[in-house]
Amino acid sequence: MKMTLRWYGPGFDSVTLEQIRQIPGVSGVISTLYDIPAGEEWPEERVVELKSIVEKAGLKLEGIESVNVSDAIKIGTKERDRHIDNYIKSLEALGKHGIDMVCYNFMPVFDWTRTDLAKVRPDGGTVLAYDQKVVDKIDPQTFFDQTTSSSNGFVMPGWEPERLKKVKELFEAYKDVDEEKLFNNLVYFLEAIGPVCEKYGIKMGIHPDDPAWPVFNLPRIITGKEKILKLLKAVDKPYNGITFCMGSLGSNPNNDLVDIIKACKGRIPFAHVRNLHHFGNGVFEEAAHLSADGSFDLYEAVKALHNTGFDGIIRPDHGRTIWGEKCMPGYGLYDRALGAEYILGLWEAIDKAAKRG
Ligand code: DNO
Repeated sequence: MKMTLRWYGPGFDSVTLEQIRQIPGVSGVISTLYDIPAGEEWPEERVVELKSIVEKAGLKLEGIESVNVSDAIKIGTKERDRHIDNYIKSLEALGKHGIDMVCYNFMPVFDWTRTDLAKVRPDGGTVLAYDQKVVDKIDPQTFFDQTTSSSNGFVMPGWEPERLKKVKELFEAYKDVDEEKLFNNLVYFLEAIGPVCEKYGIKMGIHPDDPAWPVFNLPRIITGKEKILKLLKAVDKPYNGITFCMGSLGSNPNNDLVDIIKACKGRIPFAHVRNLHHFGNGVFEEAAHLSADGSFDLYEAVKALHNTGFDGIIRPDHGRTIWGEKCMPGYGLYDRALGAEYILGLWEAIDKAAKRG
């Protein structure tokens, strides 16, 4: 298991590599070329540059989150093959330099969705929160404007202003895309990138839909165990894996996290470990990583990862914003560092107990 932190790259993150390096047990980062729009090719020299910035700070670039998939690929327009060619070239550039884990998602229009980016908790910290009733009452454009204007001036992942300026057109473009079509387009994409993944040993980890149900009537295809297994079977190759994101899958209380980990044994190259607190009826808010602070049992989840032989990359996920930090919602230094230490502590205890029998 390799413990990492997500880092958005120079100019996009309030957290520095020097700070990350001082978190005990964190040996690398997961990063991206944040400024390159989905559909475009990643130039090899940019990959080399990113890798060297990370390595100069004494860390390893363990993987990418995300090489985003364009709407053309998700919808299946005539642009898709050109975008897939670019995606293959991007993977080629990564593979050549030993970067072999790539997280991506196949959510239409919006990536992760929250209705409050700074919900104040009793401890005075703030967290991301979701209330389905709010989404039911709002139109997508207003929702986008509200979300981006409350992000402390940071561009958030999946909420690229250029692309989402055209929310109405995007919804129009997706109008004939149902679950089946979206799924088939995903399989088409995965089959096309298969050779380059196999050449370089790249593991693709699809990120589950967050929250794990349809929002704004858009189709969602990675919401729980059955659908994940359907995808793993449709392209039954080691390169086709999932990002086990606890917060996303766990947003639906009917998803049994431990059972999903066991069912996906060997196909999880990347794990996002975090906690959230359910209030029922599509209402939840994120929490500190500690089991006692939310609805998930982190010990059981980490134990399931350990006991299924997980040897991929882990990162703590969205944290609270605490101690006066100014940061991208969910991606401050302090609470994610606390989360990393907690997960490492659980892992050490589970590992030692297993070895001692
Ligand atoms: C939100 C993240 C997502 C995730 C993408 C992966 O904080 O979990 O933006 O990175 O969906 O492509």
